[in-house]
Amino acid sequence: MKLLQSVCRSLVTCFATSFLGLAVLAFPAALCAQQTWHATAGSQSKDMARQALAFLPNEMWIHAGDSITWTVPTGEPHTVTFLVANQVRPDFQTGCPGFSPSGVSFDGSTCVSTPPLAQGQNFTINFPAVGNYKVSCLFHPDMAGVIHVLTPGERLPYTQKFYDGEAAKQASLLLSVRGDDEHEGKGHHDLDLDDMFPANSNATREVVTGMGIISATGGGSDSTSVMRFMDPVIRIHAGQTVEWTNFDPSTPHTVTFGTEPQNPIPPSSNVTVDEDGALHAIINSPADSVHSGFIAPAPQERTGLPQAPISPTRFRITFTHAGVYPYICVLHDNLGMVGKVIVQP
Ligand SMILES: [Cu+2]
Repeated sequence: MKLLQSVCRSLVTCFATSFLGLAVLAFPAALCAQQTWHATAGSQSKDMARQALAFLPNEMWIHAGDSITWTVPTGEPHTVTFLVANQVRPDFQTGCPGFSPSGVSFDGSTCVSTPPLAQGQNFTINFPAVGNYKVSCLFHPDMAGVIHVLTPGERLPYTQKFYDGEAAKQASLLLSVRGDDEHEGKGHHDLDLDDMFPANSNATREVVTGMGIISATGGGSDSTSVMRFMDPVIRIHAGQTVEWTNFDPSTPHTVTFGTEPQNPIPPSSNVTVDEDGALHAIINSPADSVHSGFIAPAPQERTGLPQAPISPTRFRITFTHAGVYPYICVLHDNLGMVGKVIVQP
């Protein structure tokens, strides 16, 4: 195969540079129809806090018959999914429904999806038919791209080397996005508690819970999520309330004390809803279990569809007793998204 690929590459050079092209015109096109391209799904910072939720690159031009192998290099999982026209977007557990084996072909007529891919896994899809195909990730709604499949013999605009460079550039751009300087878990959590929030204060302490951005190229949407509680250690007095607010436009998080629930989506039964729509629970002891469920932004609006309802982006807990209360985001604790509330008398 390597030999064929290099023949294909040199064919292009030949056409461009010499009359020898006439001689190789007779070379059967099918021989050149088997190139395998490489791309990645996702990229991350060293501490895994920043996740680029993007196909890198998110736009490629290939020939019918070529394949693409996607590799996932991140602690955050992804799928590589090709839905068919007008298909309702399924969740990552449902898939097409179902998932395909690596090496599957996608020609636009039948949905193809990888199962959730963990760090280090890869997956190859073959593209036998000319067309422009949207690629998406069933975990991340603002992660999309396009594969342009051209007729064999058409000149391709870019090489693998170009795509490698483009992917690296795009990843570094996405991962350099600033959330907030003081944030990301090494910030101002040692504010003078009693100056700002004296024991008799009713003020609610806010913990920014993730932040992110959505961006785009000509191929589709990319997003970056900072998977952190921005003030991971917070000190309050008994009787005070902490409020966690999701600042990410795309990614849900949870605030979970005690036992992890089977289903992470709904809140635990001891969570109530305040009049302003925020979720609220009371914790009396470090042995209590409380789970926020997904605190998530409402999806982006699309003309012609019913507007999305307001979704809970705030979760409050009132702590009645002194103690140390560790907690996690059940979706992203593997990336280091954990925190602690220290309640003083
Ligand atoms: Cu999270």
